[in-house]
Amino acid sequence: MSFVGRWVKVLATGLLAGLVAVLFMTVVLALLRLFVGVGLPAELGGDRFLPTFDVKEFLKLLGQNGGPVASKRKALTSGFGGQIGVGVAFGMLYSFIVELGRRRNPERPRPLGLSIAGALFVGVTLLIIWAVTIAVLWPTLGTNNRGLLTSIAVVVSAIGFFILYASYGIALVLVYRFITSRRPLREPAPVGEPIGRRAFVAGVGGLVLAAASGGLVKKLYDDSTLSYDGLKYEGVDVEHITPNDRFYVVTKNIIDPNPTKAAWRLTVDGAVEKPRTYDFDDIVSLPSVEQETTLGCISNGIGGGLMSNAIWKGTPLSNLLEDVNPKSDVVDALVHAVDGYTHDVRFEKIMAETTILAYEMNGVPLPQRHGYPARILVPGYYGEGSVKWINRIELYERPVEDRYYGKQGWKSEHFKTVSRFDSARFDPLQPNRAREIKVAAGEPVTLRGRAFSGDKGISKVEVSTDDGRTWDEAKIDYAPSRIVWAFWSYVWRPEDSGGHELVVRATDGDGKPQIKKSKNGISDGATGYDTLTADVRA
Ligand SMILES: Nc1nc2c(c(=O)[nH]1)N[C@H]1C(S)=C(S)[C@@H](COP(=O)(O)O)O[C@H]1N2
Ligand SMILES: [Mo]
Repeated sequence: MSFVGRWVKVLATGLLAGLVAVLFMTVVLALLRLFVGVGLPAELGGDRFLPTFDVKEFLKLLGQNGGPVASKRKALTSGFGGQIGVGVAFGMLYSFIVELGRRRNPERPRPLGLSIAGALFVGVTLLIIWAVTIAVLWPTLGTNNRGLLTSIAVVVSAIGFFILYASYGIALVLVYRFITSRRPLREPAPVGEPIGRRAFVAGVGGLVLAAASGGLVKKLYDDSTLSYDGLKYEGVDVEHITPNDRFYVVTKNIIDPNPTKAAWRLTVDGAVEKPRTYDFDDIVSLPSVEQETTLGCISNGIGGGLMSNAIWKGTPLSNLLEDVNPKSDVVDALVHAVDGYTHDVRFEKIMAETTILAYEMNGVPLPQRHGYPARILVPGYYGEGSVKWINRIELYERPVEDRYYGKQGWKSEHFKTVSRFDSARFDPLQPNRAREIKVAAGEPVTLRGRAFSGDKGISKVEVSTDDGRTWDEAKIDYAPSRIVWAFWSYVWRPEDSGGHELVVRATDGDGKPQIKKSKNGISDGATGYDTLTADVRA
């Protein structure tokens, strides 16, 4: 066989062994993610680096990648794809090193029939990669999707990555040896030429592993947030209480955590006299309340649908905080979650009567995507403060700034009053997102919509049918409390045919009007009036 032909055969063997090994590693990775809750490198890498971006750069990055959902898909796909590419290339490098050694000294007996240089290369390189992984991802290693305590999760993640890389290295070395030697493993025989039939067997093994890893990776995609992140609540049939499966969703995660009730704990510590860790039974044994509460996202645009309302069951957070004896100078709290998310809540707000730790939503246990087994609700804050999958409340005697989104520069302000038209969406003949309605002159038409102020209630909603020149008061049909949205309606009898610009604005329960200045400022909450065009026919 020619010189070139022989090297092609060697590198092809390395490619095959590398592929089989990396498919095996992918199976291990998926199992660690699904059953042990260890974060995927793509997930932890995102959590490690995305918060360090300035909010403008972050949004630009998401935009360049087709928005948040497409970016998450890309991260997942390039994570798995990149891993396979590197695994295959590394296998070829391994075969090159083994073959060089064999050429220099073909007859040297080798323990277990393995190339010392090759095994050293694999072992040392993977150890270095492991150490770099741990060092780089260190701040995120406490994340565990099954809800393990942070201190345990760090160790589990470190061991998980060790097992992951070891599974690749051991598989690579053994598969390569299997293809290149007929001798039993215990014989210190030299590595030989690749054997065709054995390569075929390894290939079949590779196919089986490809099917297994493909199935598991598909399960991860199916479990991922790609199908529901950014879900809005709007349509022809908006109700006072949002059904759980239509409640808007915003999550930073590629795959949301799924903590088990058994493993889940909530620790209250920091500037307290008696830190305490609660399990789920402790929480449900505390006095409970049922509270209707509306949430709205800070990134909701003018007239947007990232807003929903539910009846939550839980316990006021003050019940837990009174237990731990907070120090007298406590002013702030950093709330942590299983997914590594953090958000700060003023201590005063934590102690407010309506700030609750919720574990039921509309009569059923909290759905996974809404924070199972428990989340907080912080009326008056944007949704980002209502931390899902909560696992720790850390009290501070100074203001804390190091929240997940805060590092990007997202503001943590009071919810800014919003109002919107749902009319177009109440008409089954109009497409959901239509910004124009067709009406007949002289015939009354009922315009409808929602308004929300966080925790101040809605005292007044006004509608203009002439682009803001004159305003008329709408009827408030539903406004059960200050922390729930209001539904309004307004009967309009258009006189003149042609285009009319309809505008809506609200006033909160303290008499403070909605901000007029139109600004789709995503990082500090949009302001400005929602509009709707009416095409009036004679
Ligand atoms: N742990 C955790 N909590 C979180 C988030 C998150 O990504 N992780 N997203 C926040 C944001 S930005 C919003 S708007 C609300 C959305 O809650 P929902 O998905 O239940 O509607 O959850 C908040 N709580
Ligand atoms: Mo949000």
